[in-house]
Amino acid sequence: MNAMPKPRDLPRPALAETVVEDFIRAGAHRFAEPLDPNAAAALLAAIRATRAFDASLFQSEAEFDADPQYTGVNPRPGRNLLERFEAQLGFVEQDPAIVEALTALLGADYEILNKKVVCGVPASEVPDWLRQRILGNPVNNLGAYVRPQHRDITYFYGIDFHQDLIDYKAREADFITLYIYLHPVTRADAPLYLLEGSHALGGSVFPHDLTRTGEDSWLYRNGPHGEAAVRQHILTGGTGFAAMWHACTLHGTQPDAADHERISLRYLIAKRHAGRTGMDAVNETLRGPLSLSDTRADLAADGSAVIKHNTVNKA
Ligand SMILES: O=C(O)CCC(=O)C(=O)O
Repeated sequence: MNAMPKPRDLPRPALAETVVEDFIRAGAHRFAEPLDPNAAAALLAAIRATRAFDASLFQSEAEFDADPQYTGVNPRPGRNLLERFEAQLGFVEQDPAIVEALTALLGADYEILNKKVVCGVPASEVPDWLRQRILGNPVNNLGAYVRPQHRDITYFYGIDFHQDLIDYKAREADFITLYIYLHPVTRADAPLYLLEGSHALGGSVFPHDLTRTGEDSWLYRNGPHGEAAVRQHILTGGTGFAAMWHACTLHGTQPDAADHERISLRYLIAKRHAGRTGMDAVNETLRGPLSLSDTRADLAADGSAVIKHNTVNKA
């Protein structure tokens, strides 16, 4: 009689299979191994050398009020710090596990739509006048308030649960977000809060209908598309930690409570291939729309916030 195989003798499923299964079940995949921590630390040092991540990032209240600009304040081609560090991004873009996962989901000819540095600004460095103004806002992207020369990075003071589809009106959810920590991120460093399984209800207009049901659990409703009990997972991790999620997966951050900034890399990567890929298998399981003609209901015409409500800060 053959002996039962011991657990360590069982073949492990290929990463490609695991990633697609994780996306179907949870709408996200966390990589088991960090990306090269030395390369991540070297890139972090180079980013930190470009500016002081302190109150000097910001305009004064009078400067801001003289000409408030709420839109066009994120990195864009020609004003994106990562363009300077292209040669240092191989530890992400050529990492074998990242390439295998992206190929499984999006096909071998996937396309990087966008990549940038994201900074969680610590509470201690946000000027008082600004903290008062943005208190309770669901989306605290601080790009409007930073000096124009610093808008080659995206700065957050927390952002409520949202889908990355929010920035892509009328586009199908054919892309993923890849997020990498360049230094250890603890509960105090504005880690990502991910609602596993929330992608299953498809696209949904921001802000989202979420009711807390327990320490780590929420009831999420998407109008006529139904409801789902979803689990909150807080992404803490070391240098080089990497995770990816579906464009409909709800996630957010609380304000950075540490006394230093949190610096990460954020990629949006899309399917280009016309044939069937893992993402098609994932999207076939969704119970709601794959695209939205309107993605948010929290802004006035000039881009300022009209809704003062935040769910992730109560998580
Ligand atoms: O880094 C953060 O604080 C938030 C990032 C995020 O949720 C996003 O860019 O979609």
